[in-house]
Amino acid sequence: TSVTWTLLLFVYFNFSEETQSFKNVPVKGLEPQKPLPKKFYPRFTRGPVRVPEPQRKDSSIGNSFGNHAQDPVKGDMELSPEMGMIFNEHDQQVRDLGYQKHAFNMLISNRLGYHREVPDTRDAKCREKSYPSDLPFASIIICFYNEAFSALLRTVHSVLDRTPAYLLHEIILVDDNSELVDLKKDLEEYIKKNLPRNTKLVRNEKREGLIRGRMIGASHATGKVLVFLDSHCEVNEMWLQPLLSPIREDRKTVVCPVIDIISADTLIYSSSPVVRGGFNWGLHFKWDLVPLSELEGPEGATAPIKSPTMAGGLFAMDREYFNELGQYDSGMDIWGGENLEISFRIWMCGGRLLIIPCSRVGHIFRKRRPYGSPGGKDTMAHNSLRLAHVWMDEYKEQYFALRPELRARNYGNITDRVELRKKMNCKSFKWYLDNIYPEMQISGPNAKAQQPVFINRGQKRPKILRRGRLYHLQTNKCLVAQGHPSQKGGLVVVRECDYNDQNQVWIYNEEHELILNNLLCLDVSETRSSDPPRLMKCHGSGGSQQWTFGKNNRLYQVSVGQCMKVVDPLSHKGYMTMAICDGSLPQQWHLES
Ligand code: LR7
Ligand code: MN
Repeated sequence: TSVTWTLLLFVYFNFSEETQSFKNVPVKGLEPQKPLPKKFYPRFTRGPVRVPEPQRKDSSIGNSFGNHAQDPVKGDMELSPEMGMIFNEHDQQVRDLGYQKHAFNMLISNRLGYHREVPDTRDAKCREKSYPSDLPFASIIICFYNEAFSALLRTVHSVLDRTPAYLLHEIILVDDNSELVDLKKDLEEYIKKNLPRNTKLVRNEKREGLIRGRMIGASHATGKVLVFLDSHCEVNEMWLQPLLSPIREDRKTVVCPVIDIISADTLIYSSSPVVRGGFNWGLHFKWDLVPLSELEGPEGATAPIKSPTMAGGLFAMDREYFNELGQYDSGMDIWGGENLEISFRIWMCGGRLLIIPCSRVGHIFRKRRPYGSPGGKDTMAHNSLRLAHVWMDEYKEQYFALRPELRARNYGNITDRVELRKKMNCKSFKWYLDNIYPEMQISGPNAKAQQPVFINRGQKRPKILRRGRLYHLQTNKCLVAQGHPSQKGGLVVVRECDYNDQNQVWIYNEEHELILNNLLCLDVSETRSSDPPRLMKCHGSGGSQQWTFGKNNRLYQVSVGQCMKVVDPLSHKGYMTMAICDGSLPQQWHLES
């Protein structure tokens, strides 16, 4: 799992950097959002809801998901990869719109409903820990923009379901001027009908972005501790107490949970290894392995870990300390950079930042950000510039060496932030690098002698489950590449089987990938699910390259929710397409083992 995880994050960050760079180009899905028709969200009008309506009403789901549908309240930790199965046009629309508007599988999210159990991913020793009974009360702040209703509600309910009521001072939802009409009307109604009175909804008159959005949320909060969450999270067992405890000990300690992975394609919740936050000179957040020196000690794997930076979305902090420390930089827009800014500020101005291994919260990791910013502005660059000019002293040159075009760019007025830094008597960025992030490599003007730190995660290959020809039962032909099997983007077709041809041999591994002749992976387009399957470089992050063999010899594609079939079994062309799984002959496959 750690390899998958590494790859996931790798893909995630590569994609998120990519999204930033094509900010100014109009890209489908990044355009201003139009409201989604109501029918795409689970209904909740009949009293308190444990389960979204569609799951109960659609008998076809009940048939093929057995226990899932009969007892969806309980959820299913071993969520089936076939949970996204498409049965009709409506399912297809929910799935496609979900990917377009939210960049994750909304069909599965809706089917899961607002409550589910998640696997307890904590180290076993965490279960033996006890916490003081006089912990400070928490205000949970969730800022959202055009979030999928079911994902937002699952975030809220996971908090309600897994937090002792006496610690939960309030939940503050900040609607950052979402354009999805449902979200506005239905949320208000849902809160009134189904949520406890200490759930508050704050509406931004105009889009502020997540940074000012969180500040607005915090200004309404009255609890002792602020806890920030993204709007597509699920908190795990006993998540809050381990966060509150170190803040009770020392109000200048800021804490983050370990962020578990919720797959954007399957919604499966899986454990993350304990890593800590770093960054690169492009001012992008990254994960680093924890140095051994940090892991030694009597508490072992459960001890808090000092972290140079935080990912940004999930953390807890004393409310008064948040204010003293200057909240956030209100000149930062929409998305990006605030996570490094607050991290540097915490360390340089006398606080500390810890990751708490016994607190776990899942987050849906998506491959792209589904929304743009007003005017298509590259807010990550704007925000990073502000942070570089306020906090990084001479080391901002490291950033400009990589982004020379930003040197002359206007970043607004930073006088207040510079003054704040002076007033609080904060240490230099050099101090931060020397003491908090000594692993950081420095070249060029600010270079110093440094021991390189090698991080070797050990690239483990997924275990092979089967290896052989992939037969189409009806035609008795084999699945092969239409052109050369090493050609990226090439289509697959069925042809006469040839037992001496390595180019007909598929590997099926534990990651559910299908790899032809050990070269490329069978893949589908995530956004255009009507495109035929093709061969692509294996990306190792599941979804579009994840296939399962199921009932009726079907070959099921996880992110598309459909089965592979031969378009016209009588034609010699042997073309493939994805279609609703119906168990018919053109959809039947057998993989040799
Ligand atoms: O204009 C906006 N207004 C908002 O309210 C844009 C976004 N938002 C909300 C949005 O609905 C979501 O709840 O802000 C939250 C974060 O936005 P995402 O989920 O699109 O961001 P992300 O998860 O891709 O980005 C990570 O980095 C961001 C930098 O600005 C924020 O700090 C996010 O909180 C942060 N997420 C995490 O740290 C979760 C773990 C990811 C990792 C690693
Ligand atoms: Mn997020």
